[in-house]
Amino acid sequence: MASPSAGRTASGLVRVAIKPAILITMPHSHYAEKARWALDRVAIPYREEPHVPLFHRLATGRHGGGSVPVLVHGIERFVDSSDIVVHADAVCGGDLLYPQEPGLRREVEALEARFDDELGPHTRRWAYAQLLPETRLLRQAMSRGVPWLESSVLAVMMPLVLNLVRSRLRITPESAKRSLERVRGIFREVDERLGDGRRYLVGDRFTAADLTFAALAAPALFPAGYRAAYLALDEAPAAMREEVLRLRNTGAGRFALRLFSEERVGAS
Ligand SMILES: N[C@@H](CCC(=O)N[C@@H](CS)C(=O)NCC(=O)O)C(=O)O
Repeated sequence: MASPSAGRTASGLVRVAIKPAILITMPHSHYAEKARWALDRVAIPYREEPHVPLFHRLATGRHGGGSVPVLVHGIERFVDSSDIVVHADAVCGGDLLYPQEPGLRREVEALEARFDDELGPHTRRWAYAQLLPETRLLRQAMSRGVPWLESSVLAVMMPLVLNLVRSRLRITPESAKRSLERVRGIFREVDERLGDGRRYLVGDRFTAADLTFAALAAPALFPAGYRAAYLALDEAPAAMREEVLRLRNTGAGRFALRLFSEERVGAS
């Protein structure tokens, strides 16, 4: 739970203020969107602290983390999106994002891990490969809501940041093509799973598996309701737009868009 801090009012009554949690993000990160969605879903009050690339490490490092998102909640710290989702579920008594029934829970966790390890990195690599030439749009997305100093520094460091993204994510035309194939492969698996007419990936209600699929597919789908900082689809290069429309027009694509429109509830 959030750590309460107490103070006395003029009439002597004790007022207890619950400090909101802090979610450290980069505004354009789809893993941050996964965490944000979980917190919104279970209505945990939080304040987002967005940073530009590289500066994010100063913020996450203070809490023993590296990548974003990191959640600081009272005296607890969570340095991985899955741990944040588990925590969000537990704070609200459990059974909201992970079913209590052990078999169903294992299924949800296995799908979540698969999307974390496979879908998230490949939508990211493919999307960056399309967007690296769009420096202005990428800089806008990376700067949304960040401290003024960081956005000014980013303006100068953008070429360095983009080079780092290219080399760290090993982005080449060939690797981008392979990543798109991997995304299509996961979409086919999800299509098959939904083939029996089910409305959710596991059981008969929304779980962390659905949330993770939709959040990590979002860079390739541009869903309405995506709360990470991103460009509009009509600003994307034509080849990217065409592929997004193809992916949207699959069972898995339609499923993710439905999850954004029906299940992405809570604070914005
Ligand atoms: N396993 C991590 C992965 C998060 C991740 O890959 N975050 C990216 C942004 S989408 C990041 O912070 N990259 C920069 C870094 O690792 O310093 C999680 O689920 O939280």
